[in-house]
Amino acid sequence: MINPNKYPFQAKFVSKFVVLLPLIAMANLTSINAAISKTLKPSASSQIFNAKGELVGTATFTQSTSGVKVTLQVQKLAQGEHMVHLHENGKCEAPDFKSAGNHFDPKRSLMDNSHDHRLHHMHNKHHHHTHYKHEDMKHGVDQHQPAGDLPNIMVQQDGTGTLTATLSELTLGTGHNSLLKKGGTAIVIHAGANGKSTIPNVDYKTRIACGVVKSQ
Ligand SMILES: [Cu+2]
Repeated sequence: MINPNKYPFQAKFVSKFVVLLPLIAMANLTSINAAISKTLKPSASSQIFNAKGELVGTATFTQSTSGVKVTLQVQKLAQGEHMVHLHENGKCEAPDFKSAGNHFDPKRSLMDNSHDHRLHHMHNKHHHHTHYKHEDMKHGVDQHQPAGDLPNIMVQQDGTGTLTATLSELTLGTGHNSLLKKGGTAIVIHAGANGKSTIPNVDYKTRIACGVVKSQ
């Protein structure tokens, strides 16, 4: 140790510096890490629950230059093909998960708000692909797929399944097309796909599981 009587100035200086240095370094690292996760590679995740409140899936979302990469893993689901979509509200209220709202479709909501309030109203009441097609014909567009629609997931006999896809029109950043927009979004799994249900006596469009997308 330095003798403070022999080197009074240096000892004071050194001890102050030694105490402050790690604090400064830690503060810098923390802010650098936050900056990296927020600006360079934002990510989000979702825990997906069924109507009974059981965890049936996990989704992770990462920002890439081509959009938002989604990785979905599910378990305890009925074997077969299931529709999966991002829905427009970050709210999952069992058992019907209607609280999640329509398909997340930022372009469509902009169109509806500017052109036709009556159509927007109809969208709030219905949740089918045929409706979107029908409305699109009125808008003079042949087909329109909501930006938050994922490919169907194939669930195996053991109840598990995985899916990876990129949502090219969406982001995890700011703005109306962000999965982390005000009010949030939710990932919803349906009972079936292509008019076929995986559960007897349950309509294929029925929402069987839901997870709120949360920033990481
Ligand atoms: Cu859906």
